[in-house]
Amino acid sequence: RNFSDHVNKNIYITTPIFYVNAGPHIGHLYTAILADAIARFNTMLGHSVLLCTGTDEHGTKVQKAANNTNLPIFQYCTQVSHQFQEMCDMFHVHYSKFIRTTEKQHQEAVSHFWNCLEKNGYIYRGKYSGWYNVSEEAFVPDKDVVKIVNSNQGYTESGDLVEWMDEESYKFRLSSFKDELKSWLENENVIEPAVYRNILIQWLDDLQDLSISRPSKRVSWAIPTPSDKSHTVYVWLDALVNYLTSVGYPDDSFKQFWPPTVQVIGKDILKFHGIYWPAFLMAAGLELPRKLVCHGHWAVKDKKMSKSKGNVTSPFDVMRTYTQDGLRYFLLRQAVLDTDANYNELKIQKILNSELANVIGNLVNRCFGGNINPDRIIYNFAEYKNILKSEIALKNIKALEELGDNAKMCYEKYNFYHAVDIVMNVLRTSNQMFQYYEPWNLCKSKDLDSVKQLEAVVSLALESLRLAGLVLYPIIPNSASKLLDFLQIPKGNRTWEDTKPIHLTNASNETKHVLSENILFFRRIKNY
Ligand code: ME8
Repeated sequence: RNFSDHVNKNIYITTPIFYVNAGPHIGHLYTAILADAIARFNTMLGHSVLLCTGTDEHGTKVQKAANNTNLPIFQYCTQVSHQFQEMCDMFHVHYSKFIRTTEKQHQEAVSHFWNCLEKNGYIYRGKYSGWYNVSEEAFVPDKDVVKIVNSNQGYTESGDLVEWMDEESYKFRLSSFKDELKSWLENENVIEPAVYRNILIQWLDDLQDLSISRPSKRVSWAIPTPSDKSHTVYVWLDALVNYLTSVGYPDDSFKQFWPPTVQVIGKDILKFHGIYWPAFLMAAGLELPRKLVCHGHWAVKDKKMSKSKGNVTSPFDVMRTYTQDGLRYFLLRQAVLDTDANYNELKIQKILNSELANVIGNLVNRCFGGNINPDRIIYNFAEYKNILKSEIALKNIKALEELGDNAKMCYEKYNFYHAVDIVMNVLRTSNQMFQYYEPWNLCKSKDLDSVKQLEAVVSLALESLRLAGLVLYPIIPNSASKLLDFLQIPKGNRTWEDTKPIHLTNASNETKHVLSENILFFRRIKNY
């Protein structure tokens, strides 16, 4: 075990900032809770963690969405931004800052950043002619336009409308970073999982300079370029700088949390974060993020969930049936970073019933069942460690001894499903152990050995639940906290170090009783 030799660090974790062209859906929630789980895990390790999220409010896409309502544009942005903030609040995404790109401080940060790029010689005036995809706010190479309707409009393979642009703009010398980007991507283990790194390296083959401004006449809902008010800043340059603004840039204090430790993104924005973003940072002379964690998409019947496809599910709707932690649990236990996953409610029901209710809920209820533990005592396993000798009990104990280290390795590789699997396996073993000793018979006997054995069985099951609560905390913080409160685990004893089973520590063993009446954790969800 190497718990004691870790160094406390400042950890900075980010989510993408979300466009306010429409409200949040399951995909946005997923990326936010993934970042939150990483943040909570790091907090448990004893690090100082900053988690930042927010909304991306400039550009043509947002401008168009606002025009479809009767609201003034800023008011429209505020309304949708609040929905994203509410999603984070409701689902316990514990952010330190929720940034909006329309904030004054951010506009100053973008101007300052632009000036740095200019001063360092990476911006020149040029011309952009080519296709532009408004729904992605991205330039599209000719080869990706599969259908041309007329000289101004066409479609990409995925059905997005593209518009022909032919205009003056400021350009960024992206192509001059090709070699540096290549060595960054190849030499450092920055892109997780590695499949996404190979995609990025391929994109480098055709690296052109990047247009980073728009004529303000055409795109007015944007930050003006500092030296020429007839242009506005390209929304992606504006958006990426949010990661700097959120930690105080351009004030020097931002260095305390720079560079980002982990930046969570969806694969749809891989190019912006894996190529444009590091190149911008290199040009500004700033350190690059330590890690980009990229995930696949939530889909419905194999089609990416997105507003433009009209197949979105609102987290607020799902929450009513499955609870916030129910949905967090499902999303984090079901998704694997390098593939897409299909979203379907029947699957949620099945997983919540078969795991949270039948495994955790069942074990909690067993430990405090009427005759088995009428005084609702929380027995301390350290006192009973030598009593249970059966194969299944020894298996349970061994699994507990390995749980903390094994789950830690999973979290460090962002394999949430695997961490959950390990916990569920331990608890299944614990349920089997419980059954093996037939405590409903033991409790009928008055002889001392049976009484001790019964207490030992309950104590081992309770110890398994304590560790499960700690390990699952990053994934289901609210329910895990309730479970740990119920087991009367002091708030200060909920770090990763506490995932060491109690019989291996010198923890004191005063007798505790359950205070709360409510043991209805993880109830079954009725089929409907
Ligand atoms: O791209 N499955 O914002 P956005 C999984 N503003 N994740 C999904 C998803 C899906 N179906 N749909 C969206 C933008 N996401 C820019 C980002 S960052 C400087 C600027 C998640 O509102 C995923 O993380 O389109 C994706 O990358 C992000 O939301 C895009 O959100």
